[in-house]
Amino acid sequence: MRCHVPLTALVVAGSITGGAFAEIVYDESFDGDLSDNYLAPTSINVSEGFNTFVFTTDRDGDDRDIFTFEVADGYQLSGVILDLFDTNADDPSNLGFIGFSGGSVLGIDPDIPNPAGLLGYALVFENDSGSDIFDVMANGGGAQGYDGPLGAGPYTFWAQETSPTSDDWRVTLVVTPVPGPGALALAALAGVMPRRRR
Ligand SMILES: [Ca+2]
Ligand SMILES: [Ca+2]
Ligand SMILES: [Ca+2]
Repeated sequence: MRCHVPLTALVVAGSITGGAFAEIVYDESFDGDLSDNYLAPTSINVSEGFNTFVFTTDRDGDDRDIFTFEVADGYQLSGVILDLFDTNADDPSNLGFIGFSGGSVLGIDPDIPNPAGLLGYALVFENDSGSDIFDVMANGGGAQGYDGPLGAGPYTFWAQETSPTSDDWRVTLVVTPVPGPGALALAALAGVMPRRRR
């Protein structure tokens, strides 16, 4: 039986996300394997809203997936949603690795992993599917870390499996406009204005 999604439902979904539709910007099943080379990541365009990457990592093939993108001036990277991590194994406690650095190449050699070269990273379970791991990644032990959204510039992501499993990933990068000075001033004002007593 065919399943029809009413157009109105799609429109409503779009309006909930502020008019920015989720877009699949890369799908390995159509676009080919993402780069294994940390010095030559696959370069992908992202834009305001939800930018979804669909890919598979495979220990048997030693498939690591590395891609780079540029956050444009006036925008920031404000979320990394793990839509799906499916390890295709009987053991749901199997972990996958995902991390990223600043720059248009990965900040470390995956063969000599040192978290100090990464802004952040996370080890994820299947149960993490559906959650935003941006803040979790910021607290990856030994990584540079960050506090809040990351500004304009290039970033490079790296996902990998270290067990003999083949994993399906669906990761959405959230790119939002940097709040204008007016909004920031209002927020500051709201924070410092003394309460009026009667
Ligand atoms: Ca792959
Ligand atoms: Ca690859
Ligand atoms: Ca693993």
